[in-house]
Amino acid sequence: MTDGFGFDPKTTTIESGRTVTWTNTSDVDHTVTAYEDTIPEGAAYFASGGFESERAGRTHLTEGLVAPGGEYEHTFEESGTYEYYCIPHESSGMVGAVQVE
Ligand SMILES: [Cu+2]
Repeated sequence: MTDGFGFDPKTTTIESGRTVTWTNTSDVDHTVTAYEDTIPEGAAYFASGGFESERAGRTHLTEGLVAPGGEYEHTFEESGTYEYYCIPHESSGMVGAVQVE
């Protein structure tokens, strides 16, 4: 690892219909960006900034950044595993997953 960034917990399990809130407790900006091709069939795409596709999130990176102290939340309806990452720090291993039961 080149830095100490990461999602904590890296993986979490929730019941469908629950909302997950990510809080940026670091001192730099991050994103919460779903891997579009790994989310469950029929599930809504999610990304900080409210983007409807991963491509849009990457294209408009600055609009999707969550500042230090900021929050992003998403409600998960469909069961399955949702993998996501932070665009600026993906290469440093800043990835996570939400398992919805
Ligand atoms: Cu990050």
